[in-house]
Formats: sequence, C-alpha cells, structure tokens
Amino acid sequence: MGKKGVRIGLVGYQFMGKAHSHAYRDIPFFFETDANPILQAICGRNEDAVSQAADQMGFASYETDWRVLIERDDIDVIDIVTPNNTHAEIAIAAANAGKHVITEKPLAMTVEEGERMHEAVSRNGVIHMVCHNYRFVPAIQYAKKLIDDGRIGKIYHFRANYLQDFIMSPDFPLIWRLNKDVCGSGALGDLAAHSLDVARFLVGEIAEVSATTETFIKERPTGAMTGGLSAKVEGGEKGQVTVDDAVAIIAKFESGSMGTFEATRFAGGNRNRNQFEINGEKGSLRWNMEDMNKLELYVADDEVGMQGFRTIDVTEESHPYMDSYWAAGHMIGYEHTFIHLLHEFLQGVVHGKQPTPNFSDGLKNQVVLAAIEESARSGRRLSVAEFRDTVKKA
Ligand code: SOE
Repeated sequence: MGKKGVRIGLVGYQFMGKAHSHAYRDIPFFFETDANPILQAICGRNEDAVSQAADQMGFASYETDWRVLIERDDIDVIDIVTPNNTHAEIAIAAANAGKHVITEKPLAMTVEEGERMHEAVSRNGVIHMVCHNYRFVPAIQYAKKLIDDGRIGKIYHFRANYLQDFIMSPDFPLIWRLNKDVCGSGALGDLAAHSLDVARFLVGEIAEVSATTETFIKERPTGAMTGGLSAKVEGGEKGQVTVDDAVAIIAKFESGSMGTFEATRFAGGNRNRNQFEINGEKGSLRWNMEDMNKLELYVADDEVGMQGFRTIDVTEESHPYMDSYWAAGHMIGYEHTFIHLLHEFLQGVVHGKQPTPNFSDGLKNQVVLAAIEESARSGRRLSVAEFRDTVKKA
C-alpha cells in the first residue's frame, strides 16, 4: 500500500501549534507510516500572525475563521490547539462536517461538553483523539509493558506530582490559563489532567476522589501570553484569578490501588517536573519528565545486598518507538511525544482504527476532573460513578 495523504487543518498556532506542526513534519521522516501528513491550512484570528505562522511552520494556506476551515473539502483532519473554551464548539462542528478530530487536553470545559463532543464523533464515525502526550514517552510505554507483563505484580500505590513554577511571581499576568471562563480549571485541568491520564493508562480507572485546591495569588495584572509559558503585562489593571494554583488529590482506583496526586504551579525550581512512582508487590517504578529517557525499576527479588532502584536508559532499539531514531544512548525529547501521538492518530485515520487516548478517554478524565473540583468545593469524598450519575441527571 502506498502512503495515503492526510490533509491537516490546524486551528491555533502558538505553543501547541508549533509542537503539532513540527510533529506532522517529522512523522514521515522517522516512521514507516502509511500516512503522509499534508500541512494544508492553519487558522487563527490575527491575519498577520497566522500568515507568518503558515510560512514558518510550512502550511500551504491559512484561514482566519475556523468555520471556513471546516467547510473546506480539501481538509481531512481538524486539529484543535486553541484554549479549552473553544474545543467543544470546533470539535463538534468538525465531526458534523465529517472531519477526523484531535484536540489538545483537557477534552472540554465540563462533563456536559465532553458528553456532546463524544456523541458527535461517535455519531459521525470519525477518528478522534485527545492530546495526552506523556503517554507516548517511550519510558512510560515501557513501564506499561512491564506492568502488563506482571513484573511489579499487583499495584499498591500510584503517586504522582506535576510541579511547575512559571506563575509564582505576583507580577506574572492574568493569562488565559488563569481565567476559569477560558480554561475551566488551573493546575487541575492543565497539569493533574496529564497525571490522571497516565494513571488511567498504567493502573486503570479511578473510582473515588477526595481533593483540596488553593489559589495563592488571587489578583494579578492583566496581560497576555507571549510564548510557550512566558507572558507580558498589558494595561496596568488588575483582575481576579479564578482558577486553582494548586491541587492535592487522594484517590482509589477500581483495582483497589491507592493514588495520590499533586499538581501545582508554585513549586519553585521545578520547571516541568512531571513525575510518578508506582509501588507493586514485586517491585516499583519511577519516572520524571525532566529526565524523560530514564525509567527507574526496583525488583523485590533481586539478590539481597544488590537490591535498589536500577536506572534503565529507555533508548534501546527494543524499546517502544526507539527503533525509529538513533543508536542507543542518543536521547530524544519533549517534541517526540507529539510525534508518537500524532503518528498513532494518522495511522488510525488511514486504517479507520480508533486510537487511544480518544474522546472516550478524555470524557472519563473530564468526569474525574469534575469530581475532584466538586470534592474540593464540598469537602466531601466522592465516588466517581455516583458523581457521574448526578451530573447526567442534572
Ligand atoms: C503549561 O502548564 C503546560 O504547557 C501545559 O499546558 C502542558 O499540557 C504541559 O505538558 C506543560 O505545561
């Protein structure tokens, strides 16, 4: 079979726009793929900025209205990298127009939005995916294999914290990530959502949650993002921070494993320390994004006297995705997580096979996020299934 062209329409062109465009370009370079991604059009409201992005990122054309992009019959995929309050409307319209859809995380602003998105992609029979990129770190894929092969046995604990510090200064402005109407929640939906996805991938569904949240800096000068996680103050006015700066969660998995999660943007010195440790009856696993090619493994039946965590360099040809890159010991990075994820998405599009994590996973994650918010608000421990039923009835 020759390669099938898949024409991409990307909505948004900033931090994640760059990550996705770069990944599409690299996929055929590194992977033996059946899909040839064609950067057909990029979309953004500011014409100067979007036309410049089209040039820089290699798109053949641009649009300034996503509705026009969706109507075009030379587009197969709508990829949504705009802020969270736009995901539902764009994704539903794209699915109704018969386009395959991928959206940045979290899937939606609310469970109700997530339900409608899931319904739209299912009814229209299109391929869908949510961009939980950390699942696609080779070390995490390898951890999954070790767990599935029973190498650490029954899992007792999943312990994750996702630590950043980019908003610690009170002078850091009120960007969209701090405005509930635009992003839905703070460290919870932005960071804990990733840890929860990895937890679901490695350990299974979450059954119960109990949580607390805090907003340390309640007012900030108004301003806008200027790059990845940088921003500038504009205007000199102050506005209210309406999301959590930090969240702590105690959880129970359906399997009986215990989960503890912490996500914060106030962990000074931690730029993007997304990490977890898993303790099982036969061993433990540890991983940390700031050293993403390493996986630490403890095996309980190692010889006494030689026991302890060993560090596996997950760069061997035998490791997930790594046979497509360099010789062992030659490291890959953050951008490769998007290459792997979008490669799986495009293979799904070409073969009509639903990849994961998809909107069904995104919706499950959304229910857990909403239950966590409700637990933090009410001070109650919640069953995720019962919470979902109350949302459905409402
Ligand atoms: C900002 O906190 C951010 O870019 C998140 O939005 C991403 O999902 C995370 O991977 C890195 O940090």
